[in-house]
Amino acid sequence: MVFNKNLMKEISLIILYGILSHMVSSQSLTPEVMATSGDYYKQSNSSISFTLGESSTETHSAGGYILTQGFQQPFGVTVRGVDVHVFLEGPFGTFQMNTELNTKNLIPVNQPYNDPPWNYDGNESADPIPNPDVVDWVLIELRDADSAGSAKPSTRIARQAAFLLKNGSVVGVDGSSILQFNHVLKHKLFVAVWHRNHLGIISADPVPREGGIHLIDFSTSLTTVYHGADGYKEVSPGLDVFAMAGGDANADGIIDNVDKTLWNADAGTQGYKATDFDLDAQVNNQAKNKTWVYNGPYSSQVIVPSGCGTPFVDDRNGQSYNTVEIGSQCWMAENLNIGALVIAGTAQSNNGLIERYCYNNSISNCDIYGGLYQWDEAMAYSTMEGTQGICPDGWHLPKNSEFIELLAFLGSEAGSMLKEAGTEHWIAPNIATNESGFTALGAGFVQNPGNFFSLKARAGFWSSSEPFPSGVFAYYIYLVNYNPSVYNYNNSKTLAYSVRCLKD
Ligand SMILES: [Ca+2]
Ligand SMILES: [Ca+2]
Ligand SMILES: [Ca+2]
Repeated sequence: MVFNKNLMKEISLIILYGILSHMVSSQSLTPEVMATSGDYYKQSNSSISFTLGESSTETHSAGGYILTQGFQQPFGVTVRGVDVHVFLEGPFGTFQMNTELNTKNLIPVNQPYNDPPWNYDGNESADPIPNPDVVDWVLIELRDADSAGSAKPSTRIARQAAFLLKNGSVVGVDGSSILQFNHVLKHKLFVAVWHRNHLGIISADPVPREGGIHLIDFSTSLTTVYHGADGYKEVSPGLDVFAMAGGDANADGIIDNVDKTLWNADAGTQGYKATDFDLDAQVNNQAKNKTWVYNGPYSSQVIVPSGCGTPFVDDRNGQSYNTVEIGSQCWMAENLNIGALVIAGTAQSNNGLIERYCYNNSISNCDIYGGLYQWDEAMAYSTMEGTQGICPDGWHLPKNSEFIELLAFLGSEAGSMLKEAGTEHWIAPNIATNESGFTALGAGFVQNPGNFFSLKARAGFWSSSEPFPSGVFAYYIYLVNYNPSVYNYNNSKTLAYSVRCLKD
């Protein structure tokens, strides 16, 4: 028989519209994803999805119902063309930017964002530079999130190195076309712009799409940029022109004396340099005074990788600790293990020396489970909530409120999510998934004089908080092997528990 696809489609549509027209409920429909062609789906007068094999997608609505046909993408907008308009403070004159680096043939043919903090390994290149209007390379980043505040680095869906033209247009390596991507959004599109020595920015609002193009012009107001007043600036007062703030020679998101020191080292030299803030190939006072001097209060408001998740080495004793980001906190993922071994039964004391107990007085247990510390020792004999205690520089003994924040983030199964799974460091039954990565071990505790309890059955972690009025108790959390709960109480400061440090 002759199979006429278009006829089949028309017939099917008529059938489906018939179904639609007879539906009486007002349930809304969500288009379904279909992997193969030629079927439709109906359940309780509520949902239809239909594909015949044609590559185009159309959506029809009738009454409160939606019919979507064609090979369907997961429900979401596809980002294709992205048209970005932005100025850099340094090279900006009155209406446009200078192209001195280009004129002097100093712009590298390969994109310059391979190095930290960008670590972008794209192979964009252009030889020669394709347009005399090119000012410099920029790096465009797309993030898929519900808000700029939640657009963390983990929401990144794409990056592309591109050329910035003197009129503010960001174009591809051909020197003229807008940037092309191909990504389906799960949430909304936020666009970040990076430059070698200007503060990175990200759109404050989802970037709108018009005519199939996502379009963002950062140059028109402070409010186009997330926390614009803190990291973005007006460069042409009265003309309402705004630009990325210059002067960040080391690209750490902050304009401070470190950048000035770098500028000092390069002063008087020429070339394609991070210390040439106005991009005219000269490292001179003019550039410094125009940008760096005025940008002290500014810092990039783009959320950047925290560095959490990579091991941290405590240079006091060379001990390495895994770290883990949980919510907005960065925790050590191993128990603190530092100090001279004291035999349980002898109190740890304020003697200028960090002291630890090891379960059963065995160093090998400290190697696995970390040290056990009485509260005053853990606090380094401070009583200040949130103090560094015996944690390394840059870390502190968590406040009880910071434990509560952790537990609130994880929810009702927090104990399970905090514990290492399996029965190597817990006795069965161990109700644990370690979904958080915190990797709590059943380190047990010490009760003087010299008694050890609950190895592989309990983990306790001191906070730096005391109940009111202060006295002989301090807050801690503890976990047990046999359930997914976390207990948050106070207990005698003379007990010795584990210490988990939290990044400042
Ligand atoms: Ca800096
Ligand atoms: Ca300069
Ligand atoms: Ca001590």
